[in-house]
Order: sequence, then structure tokens, then C-alpha cells
Amino acid sequence: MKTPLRPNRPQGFSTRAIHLGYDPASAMGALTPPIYMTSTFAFETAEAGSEMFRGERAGYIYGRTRNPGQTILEERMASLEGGEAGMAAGSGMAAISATMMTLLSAGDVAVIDHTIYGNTYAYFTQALPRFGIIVKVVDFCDAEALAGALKDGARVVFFETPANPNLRVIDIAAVSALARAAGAQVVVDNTFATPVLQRPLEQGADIVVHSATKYLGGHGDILGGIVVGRAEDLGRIRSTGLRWMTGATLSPFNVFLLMRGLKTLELRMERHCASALAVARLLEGHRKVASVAYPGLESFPQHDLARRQMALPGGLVSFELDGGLDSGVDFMNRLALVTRAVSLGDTETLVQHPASMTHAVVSPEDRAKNGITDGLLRLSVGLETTDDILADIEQALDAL
Ligand code: 3LM
Repeated sequence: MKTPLRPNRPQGFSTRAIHLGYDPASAMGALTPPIYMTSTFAFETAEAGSEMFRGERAGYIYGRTRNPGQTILEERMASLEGGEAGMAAGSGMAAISATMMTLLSAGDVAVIDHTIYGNTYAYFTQALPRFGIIVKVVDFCDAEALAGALKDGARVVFFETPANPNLRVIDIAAVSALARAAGAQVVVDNTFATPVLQRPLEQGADIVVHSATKYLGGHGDILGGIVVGRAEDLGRIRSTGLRWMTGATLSPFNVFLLMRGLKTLELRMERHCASALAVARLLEGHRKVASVAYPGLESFPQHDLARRQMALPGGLVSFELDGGLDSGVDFMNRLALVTRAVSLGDTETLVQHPASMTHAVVSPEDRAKNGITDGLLRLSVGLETTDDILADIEQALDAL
């Protein structure tokens, strides 16, 4: 291992995102970790192979559960989130499902917040009940409702903050305290904030999951997922959830791209957030805009909580236009630079319509109950020159 410059000083976020867990001397001086493009690993002897299978010897066996590049990535993500161990997965849904299929069994109760990504919502409310898991959906901003749902015990509590798509902010410390008292494990989807803006494990959560497809990868070119938490939990999620149940591992090439993305995560988040604030202020001041949700605006209902909980307010802005959905469709079609696409956290600014896109799988009744209105649009503010993003949005609004 390389000697740190000042051994007693903890290294900063970006230093760890760039260097942690890799010594070029281990790979012929290569500055960046090699891509270990292999599905299986040779055993020096038959006995060595058997010992690895029995867990009596360290080493790599087979690419579904472990690959040397993944190990570096997992150590980096564990450190950045403040956890003991990490696990890479093939997508955000792969990370969430490996986690839940490890923690939950038939008859267990999972309590989830009512505003989450559409397919995660479908996974909890449509897929898991088929296997005898009881899923309760409540508004985590309502402490009494949450306490009521936890009254008879629960195995898992799951939420996103800020939440997809309307950016509601959940109080991580308060929800974690309630859940702990009820004996539940707290799983937080930290995709929207990233560990640059908030580290849920430091605020009482047990496990953090990510769609690494978004800010962690950062360039719109891979799908990936990450889980971070205690070593014991992660060991189980890897050996049960990943190895037996999903098999949805992250490919060696995508490990490489994800580690490349991580190196600039802190830098990128600062720019995403600065541009998003400028976009939110433009929208708030425009006569065609009915409402704007951005945690960094003073008008955001949970602005104080967001300031307490997050280092910066994030790169997503949700809003509604006067004239609702019809104006929204018109606005989207008038954009020239901003790209009409789902996903988020990319270098490109993206716009999408949650009710017909990311949350189309949620029933209209549930969307209405969960605060996902038909006119809502979601912008993922990218890394283009800020004035160019603002000019495109402004010309599209003015033309309505
Ligand atoms: C989207 N979201 O555009 P993958 N957790 C969160 C997410 O936002 C997502 C996942 C998990 C979007 C994807 S919609 C067709 C495109 C908070 C994904 C799932 O499996 O890596 O896509 O992550 O909001």
C-alpha cells in the first residue's frame, strides 16, 4: 500500500474516491486498476480451491460473487458512505432486490415510504407480496402513521431521500430511531443525494443502496448498483441475495467505468447543485410556472430539514406549469438542448414526465395519494454550461 502523505490525518472524500484500496505497484505500475475481464479464477491446487469454497482461505473463485476490480470499488464505496463493507450489483434494482431477498422471508413485514421510484414501488407492492412478504405503505413525513405501521413489528424500513420524483425529504435520524425501537433494519436509497451530500449510515440507517447508474457512474453510459452497511449484513447479502437469488453482478468493464466516475463525484455534485439552484430560481420567478420543488429554495416546505441533513440541495428540480400536463408536454417538446429522457445524474440535462414515464407503473390512484401529480415534470440538471441550460429552459417557457 502507498504511504499516506500524513499518516495520522484522515484522507478527504475525493482522495479516497481516487486512491483507496489500490496500489499501482500491484499491477505493473498501472495508474488505474486493470479490468479483470474474467469469469472464473484458477486455483493453485485442488486443495486451495476447496479451502476457498469452505471459506478457510482468501481468494477469488468465480465472477458472479467477486472480482478484484469489484473489491476496490466496494472498499471505496464503503469508505465514502461510512460503512464497513460494500457490494456491487448489476443495477440499482439488482442492489435493492439482493438486499431485500436477503433480509426478508415469507411472513415478514416491510414498511416503505409512499414516494419512491416507480419500479422500486412495484417491486415492494406487487412482486414481494407474491412471496408472502407483507408490505405497508405509509407517509414517512407523518411520524404517527409510521409509528402505527411499526406497532406490530417490522423487519425492514425502506425509503428514499430526496424522494423520486417530487424530492420530498425524509428525516433520516428520526425515522431510523423509530424503526430501531421497533426492531426493524433501516435501508435508505441514497441515489439522489450521493454520499457527497448525505451519509445515512452516520444518521442511524443500517444499509444504504444506490442506483450507481446515476450520479456515481455520472456519465449515462452504464447500469450499476451498490449496497453498503455492516460487514455481517453485506456478507449475507452477497452470499444469499447476489450469489443465490439474483445473480445480477456488475460486469468487470462496468466496474472500471463506475470507478472512473467516482473519481470526479465530489466535483460533479458541486456543479450539479449550483446549476440546479440557478434553474430552480429561474423557474420560481417565471410567470408560466405554477410550483417548484427544490430543497435549496426557501419556499421548499422542508427547506430547514434539507439544510440540516444535506451538505448541498442536489441536482434535481421538480415543477409544474400553469396548464398542467398539456403545458408540460408542450414545454418538453420545445426544449432544444435539454434532452427528453428518463434517468438522472448524467452530464446531460434530462427532462421527464413521472406520471407517464418513471412512475407509469404506479396506479393513478396511488400516484394521487402519493403526491405524484399528472402535471409534474422532473429535471436532472447536468454539467453543460449553466447559462446554456437556463437559456434553453427560458426559451421553451417563453414560447408556451
Ligand atoms: C429514473 N430511476 O429515471 P436502476 N433507486 C432510485 C432510482 O431513481 C432508480 C433506481 C433505484 C430511474 C430510472 S426509469 C425507466 C429510469 C432512486 C432508477 C433503479 O436499476 O439502476 O435503473 O436503478 O428515475
